[in-house]
Amino acid sequence: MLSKEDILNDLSVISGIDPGAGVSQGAERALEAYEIDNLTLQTTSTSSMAEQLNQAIQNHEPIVVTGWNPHWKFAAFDLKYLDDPEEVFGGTEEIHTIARLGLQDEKPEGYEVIDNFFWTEDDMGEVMLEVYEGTDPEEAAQNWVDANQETVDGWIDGVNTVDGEEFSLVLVNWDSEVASSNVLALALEQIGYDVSLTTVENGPMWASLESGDQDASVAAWLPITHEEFFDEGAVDDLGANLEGAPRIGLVVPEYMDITSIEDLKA
Ligand code: PBE
Repeated sequence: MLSKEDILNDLSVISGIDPGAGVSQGAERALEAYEIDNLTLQTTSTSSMAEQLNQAIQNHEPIVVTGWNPHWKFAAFDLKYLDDPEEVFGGTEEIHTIARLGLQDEKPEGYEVIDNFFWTEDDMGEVMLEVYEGTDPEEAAQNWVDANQETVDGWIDGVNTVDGEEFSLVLVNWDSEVASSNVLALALEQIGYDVSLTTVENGPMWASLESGDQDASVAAWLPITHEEFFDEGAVDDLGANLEGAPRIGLVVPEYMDITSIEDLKA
């Protein structure tokens, strides 16, 4: 185990992901709320955070990452969330499907499918882990669909087919959302849509739905994570596509002998 003293001696950053992520904003709020002046948030990207985590664990060094569930890292490594007594990161979240206003009238078939889209943490985990192990996201999504066609049928059965109409999904490059967006794209293709996936930053994702540039997204984390991006009335909230499991916070390897965000304060 690494003692609190060793940890505080070695550690100077929280290894973050993209600056626009809700969990990045949560980490900034945590540094302030817990008066932690000895660490700064280093924002990079999801893949870089994962690489740093992997390296630190191989070297048995201290590391704090901005983490979330569902995520493959919990299957790959022994990790724990630090307690958050100030509740800076909120509690259990839901992942919502969000559409541009007017989509329901203009593309009712696609709207019905995205509204039906709902799966579990285990489902998402299967796709995510395969991508982590090196499979291309489209292929991992196809493998999941092939093995779970009855779940997909639950989203598309009874929905009229279309003839090559375009449908645009927008996402941020987070592993969880890469998995869900690729799977939903295949379901929409099964009823005849020509689906585009566009990857942007979090703020622009919400803006592209508000402006109507994009049709929908399955990457909205509510109520806390994306609270400041979510303008009720400016987008159509279709409710949860995954619930019960989503959570964000500060995550560390089990071998670090600390339990709370408070322990990061020197
Ligand atoms: N995440 C994954 C996102 C939402 C999905 C937790 C990194 C965020 O923090 O905004």
